[in-house]
Amino acid sequence: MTLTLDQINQAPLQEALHQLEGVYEHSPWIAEKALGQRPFQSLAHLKYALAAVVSEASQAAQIALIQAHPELAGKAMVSASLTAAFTREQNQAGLTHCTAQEFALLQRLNRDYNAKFGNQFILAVRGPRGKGLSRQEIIASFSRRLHNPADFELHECLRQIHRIAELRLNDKFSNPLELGNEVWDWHEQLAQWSDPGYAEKGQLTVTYLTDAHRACSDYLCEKMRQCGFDAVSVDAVGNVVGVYQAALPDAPTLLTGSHYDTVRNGGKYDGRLGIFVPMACVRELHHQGKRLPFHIEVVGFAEEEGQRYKTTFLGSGALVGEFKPEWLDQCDADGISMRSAMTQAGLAVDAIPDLERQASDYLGFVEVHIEQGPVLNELGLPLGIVTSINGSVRYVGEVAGMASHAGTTPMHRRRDAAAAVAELVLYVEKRAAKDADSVATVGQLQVPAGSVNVVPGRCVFSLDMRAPIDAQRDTLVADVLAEFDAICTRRGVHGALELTERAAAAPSHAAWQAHWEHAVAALGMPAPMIHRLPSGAGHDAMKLHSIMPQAMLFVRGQNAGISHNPLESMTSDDIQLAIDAFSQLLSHLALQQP
Ligand code: HGY
Ligand code: MN
Ligand code: MN
Repeated sequence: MTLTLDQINQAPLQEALHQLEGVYEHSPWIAEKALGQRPFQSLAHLKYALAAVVSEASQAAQIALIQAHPELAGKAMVSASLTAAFTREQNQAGLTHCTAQEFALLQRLNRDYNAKFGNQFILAVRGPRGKGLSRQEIIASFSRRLHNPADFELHECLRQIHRIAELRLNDKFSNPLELGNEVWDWHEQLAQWSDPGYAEKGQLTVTYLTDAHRACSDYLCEKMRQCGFDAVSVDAVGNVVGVYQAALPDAPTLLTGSHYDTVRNGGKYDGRLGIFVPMACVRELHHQGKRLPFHIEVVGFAEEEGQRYKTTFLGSGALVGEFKPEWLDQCDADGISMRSAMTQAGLAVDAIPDLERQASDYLGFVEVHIEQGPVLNELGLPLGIVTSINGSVRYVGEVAGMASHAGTTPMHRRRDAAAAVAELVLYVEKRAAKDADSVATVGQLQVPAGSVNVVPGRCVFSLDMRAPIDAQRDTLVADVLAEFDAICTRRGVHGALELTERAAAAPSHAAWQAHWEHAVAALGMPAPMIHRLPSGAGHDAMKLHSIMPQAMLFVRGQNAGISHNPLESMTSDDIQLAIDAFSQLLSHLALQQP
């Protein structure tokens, strides 16, 4: 029988406790403490209150909670003494049908994990979509997490327990999640295309205008048409643009979207979530035959990550008139110019200047994005409102020294290009750490045509430096560039840097940030769940920021919020909440129109 929030809010304590029995395995103290915070405004609020009880508990209580859980495919399963919920869950994940090898491996993993951490491994085997992980995924997760530090694993076990509890609560409340599940599946479908050299390894890499990129563009066009957009097109730089018209033709437009290109071996949600969430909302409007007092323009930006060509934010940059014709002559690693890649893809290069949007036509820009960090995950929050996007500067660099014999060149006679860059890397790390919230990264570092027995004569590298405010970023950059100069002079090598990106910090527009806060609150999330946070990652919103008001909504990532990594993960619960928040935003904006 489906449980309701009213029942939980109004039932006598013991009855409410009974209704929540089994949500947290053999640990009624959690529900008992959380029920002290009734009434709950939403299921998300109840989940948050339960998780907060655990995070405020002593470590001894947290460890006892972990130890209240059975091992995966462990003794309890073999002796059929699992609780009904765990029997269902381990069964659904196929753990009751392990092969002898899988079973033996799980036993060894259980043994090793217990030996290292002193408690059993906890994993929500129903997974982020609730349909159940495969045995291979479970074993891979088990093997990977065995190498985590102890404090990280303690918290990851607790996060997995909250996910188990969330799924059990969804069952008790018959939480629909239709849209969240469907949009979660859209990400899986879009991830079927990946560039050669990565696809074969099961890695997701979609760089600008490759065949995989074009297939993604076709998929997004078709999906937008199915969602009921009135006009769907691919523009001159490859952005996929869908428009859902307003009730009146001369209405203003709400602009939204994000990018569908990825970093190399990236995650499925970075960018793509921000295209799919508004698409799902438009489909709901279409199904209801509803039109709003503004057009909705959803853009799948074709290029944001700057992987194939040096330029970043190319898709959104074109919309704000920042596309530079000289970019067309940039060449990729295979010597293919951007111009020929665009021509090959059938894009109308000459029409690029026409892409510039007139700000006066627009209400503003909103972007939904996976957080790509640990904050929401650690706070047990599904959504967060972005206050500002860090400003960033990027360079590609090269050091030219002297290639020479590794055996005969005395150490004091070398002009080692790689050693010079290595010295810079350590300086960059130390210097950025000096500021509380600056970050700096050398993400690429190669010795082209290097040999094991040759002192590196040449070394190429990248530099990425960011800070919440531009002045702080610029001081960091000035210090790094000065040190680079000093290192090259001292080592007698020649250093060169080419600026490839400068993106100003983008504070959210106060009124639009408030729109998101209103939307999240309208989901039944009380003040402690309205969390504001800065974005360390860059986003297309930084570009639109230069011509119109913008604000972003962050959505929690799983696996401690890791991103730019195949472990990037989201639950269909959180995708559903993002869709619900976006729908609330649309309704709120509609009411605000004259
Ligand atoms: O690098 C970034 O912050 C973004 O993912 N392009
Ligand atoms: Mn990214
Ligand atoms: Mn992104």
